[in-house]
Amino acid sequence: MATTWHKSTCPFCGLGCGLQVEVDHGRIVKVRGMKGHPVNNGDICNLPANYPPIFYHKDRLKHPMIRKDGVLVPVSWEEAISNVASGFKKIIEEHGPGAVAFYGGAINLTEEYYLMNKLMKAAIGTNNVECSTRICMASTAVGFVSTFGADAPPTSYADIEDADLFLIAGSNMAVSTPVMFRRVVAAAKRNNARVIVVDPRRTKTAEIADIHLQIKPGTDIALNNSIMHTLFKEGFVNDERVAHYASGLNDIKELIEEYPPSRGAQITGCSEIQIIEAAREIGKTKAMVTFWLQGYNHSTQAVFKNNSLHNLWLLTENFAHPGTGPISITGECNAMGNRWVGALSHLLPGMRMVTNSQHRQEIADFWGIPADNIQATPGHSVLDIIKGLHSGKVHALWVTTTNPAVSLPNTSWVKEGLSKAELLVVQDIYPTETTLLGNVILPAAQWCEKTGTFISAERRIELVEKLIDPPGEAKPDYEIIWLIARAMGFKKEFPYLSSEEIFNEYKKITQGRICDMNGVTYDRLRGKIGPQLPCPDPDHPGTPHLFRDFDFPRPDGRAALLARDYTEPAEITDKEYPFILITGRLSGHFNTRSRTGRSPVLNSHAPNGYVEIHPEDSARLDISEGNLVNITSRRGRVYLPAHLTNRILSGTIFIPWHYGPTLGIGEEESANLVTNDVYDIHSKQPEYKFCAVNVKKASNQ
Ligand SMILES: Nc1nc2c(c(=O)[nH]1)N[C@H]1C(S)=C(S)[C@@H](COP(=O)(O)OP(=O)(O)OC[C@H]3O[C@@H](n4cnc5c(=O)[nH]c(N)nc54)[C@H](O)[C@@H]3O)O[C@H]1N2
Ligand SMILES: Nc1nc2c(c(=O)[nH]1)N[C@H]1C(S)=C(S)[C@@H](COP(=O)(O)OP(=O)(O)OC[C@H]3O[C@@H](n4cnc5c(=O)[nH]c(N)nc54)[C@H](O)[C@@H]3O)O[C@H]1N2
Ligand code: SF4
Ligand SMILES: [Mo]
Repeated sequence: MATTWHKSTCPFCGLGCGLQVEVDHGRIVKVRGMKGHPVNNGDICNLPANYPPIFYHKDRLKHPMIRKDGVLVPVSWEEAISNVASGFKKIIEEHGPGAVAFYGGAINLTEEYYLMNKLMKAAIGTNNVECSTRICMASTAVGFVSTFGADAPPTSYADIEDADLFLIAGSNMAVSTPVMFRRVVAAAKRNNARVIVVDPRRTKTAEIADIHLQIKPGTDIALNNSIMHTLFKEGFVNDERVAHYASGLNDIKELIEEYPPSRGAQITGCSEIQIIEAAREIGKTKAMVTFWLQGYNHSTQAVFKNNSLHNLWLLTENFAHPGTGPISITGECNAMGNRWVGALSHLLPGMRMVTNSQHRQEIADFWGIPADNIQATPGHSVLDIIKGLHSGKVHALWVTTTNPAVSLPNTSWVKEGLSKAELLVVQDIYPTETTLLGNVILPAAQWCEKTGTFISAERRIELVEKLIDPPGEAKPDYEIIWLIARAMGFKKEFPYLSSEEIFNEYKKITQGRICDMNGVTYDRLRGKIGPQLPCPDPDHPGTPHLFRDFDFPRPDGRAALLARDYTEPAEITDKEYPFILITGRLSGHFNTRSRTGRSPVLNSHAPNGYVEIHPEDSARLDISEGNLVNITSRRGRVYLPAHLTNRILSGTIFIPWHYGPTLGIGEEESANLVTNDVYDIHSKQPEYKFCAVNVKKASNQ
């Protein structure tokens, strides 16, 4: 039998590259970029290109397991499901619905989070539903809502080809979204466009910059305010035209008086001239695209950073014509779909909020339940779930598709919290640092082993189809969810036999909203390129841009210029902890490595962690290349070999955060052992990119 090729969509970052997957005798043998796909036109990065071994590694979880006398033993699905269902029911009876919580990943299908919401927020009656998008995109989402009224990225990647200036702030897109980076590099060359990069490290992305603003970590708002100061003082802002579509001009004018470039320079460490030059580029441009990600979002100032970046394109009229607007780089493949289906504890399906009584009524009517069944207050955010496990407020946690024992900040505290759970259910495809702590382990089917939808950062909906059978007894997450729901007594509410039935139910409540997908069916998506939402009816071609008529969904129809003051990060350096720690990503690994650590090619790029130290600092501390170094914070210790580089600023160190101990790595290589479990109060997103640490050469060298 000849091999067959099938269309799919990438299961790593949120760019949404179209892929072709080759199947040979029921096995996946090759993955390549899809030619003609509007996102990547045949291009692909190293992550999906090296996926095949990730399906077949010997470690795959194949059978449900229950911990008995401290040891995980294989059990039947019937036993596992009934154990979970009765465990949840008992805890709910004893402590109320608020004592259970769900935390999943943004790799989950939209359909899976729809079911989870229905089970937790309607059937059980708790809003404790969280998603890794909380620690990834929550600040982007709140930034969009506050600046222009909806969590909806308004721009298309196609704008890249028309831009004459790229402002890349707080993203190392050369590593994190390489296909997008290559589009930017090609467009910059063709259009003779300028590139400004804002990053405290001289990254691979910063190498292409005409202006690299190597700011001190955490100082973006001061920089943006000083850029705005120059834009006003040098006459780049047309008050009348801007006021037509944006409110808040006077507040901004007042704010920027406090931020002459001299003050911006003093706070950021960049020169005044460089700040003014960057402002002039932004003022002069006719077509600027802005990009940002975790250098912004992983901060206690995250939402305000987002607002201050949006101020720049609003003030310079870089919106609603080709080559302009904010392009929201997105972490995981279905972060957008999951935000829209309500995967966070303050949301309801179809871009609705739990605090809005009309929204609660609409969803309750749709589900045929009294509106009072849906709690009117947000559930716990993920860090508050961990706090709840510590304090005894939360007794049971169901984790799928995420590995919090490595990815949440302050690992020891997180693991201690997880260990306190009376019932910890973990659903993954591989053993992880989190499954090690679980009472019940459920083996999941992964990408290409189940069918459902992803929505990308340009709102493009795509079908990812089942092409092969999952190994052993592994099941799709949606099936596991409906089996547990039925076993809890919700048979009538969870009658589904396929993910398509779930999709067809969910899409009805997107009607008339920005996420409207009533024109989409699995048939329309199968083997084809999906449309950008909204797509309200079958003949609709999809919507490349939003708010093109400056029709922002805010009370006065205008976007909001928001005056945001610079404040310091939560934990600043002192004598005891004199260094700033930044954490971030490498090209060979994805997040906690559960998948990429099992691809020999990818793992060989960076099999171990390390710490980057500036040569001036290492000289002072008598540290040479390769020396083992102790990095301590108020929360813990990491022990890593030193890599000396002048790509970072003196006084800062950088650790790639991917490493946890399950794949044969030492216990003390996880950056999150030292990071700070504090979050932005507006988005509840942790400050992974800034904490105070001490650095010392390990004593035995
Ligand atoms: N290869 C690979 N690709 C990935 C991932 C992966 O793990 N590996 N993960 C995916 C996911 S989930 C995400 S969210 C994205 C993340 O993608 P990115 O946000 O691009 O990646 P990071 O390396 O986390 O952080 C980006 C940059 O922020 C800088 N930074 C730190 N502090 C500050 C600051 O205060 N201000 C500014 N302006 N910059 C700062 C860091 O130096 C770093 O270079 O990548 C996605 N793509
Ligand atoms: N210090 C520091 N910490 C960080 C960050 C940082 O920059 N610095 N970045 C943060 C960010 S942006 C993010 S997004 C998070 C990511 O943190 P996590 O969500 O914990 O990271 P992943 O490794 O992507 O976890 C996904 C898990 O799902 C499993 N999996 C894959 N497919 C399936 C499936 O279909 N079903 C099931 N059930 N399981 C599946 C994988 O094996 C893996 O264990 O980490 C955050 N943590
Ligand atoms: S850039 Fe992102 S979506 Fe594209 S192939 Fe790489 S990981 Fe996948
Ligand atoms: Mo992320």
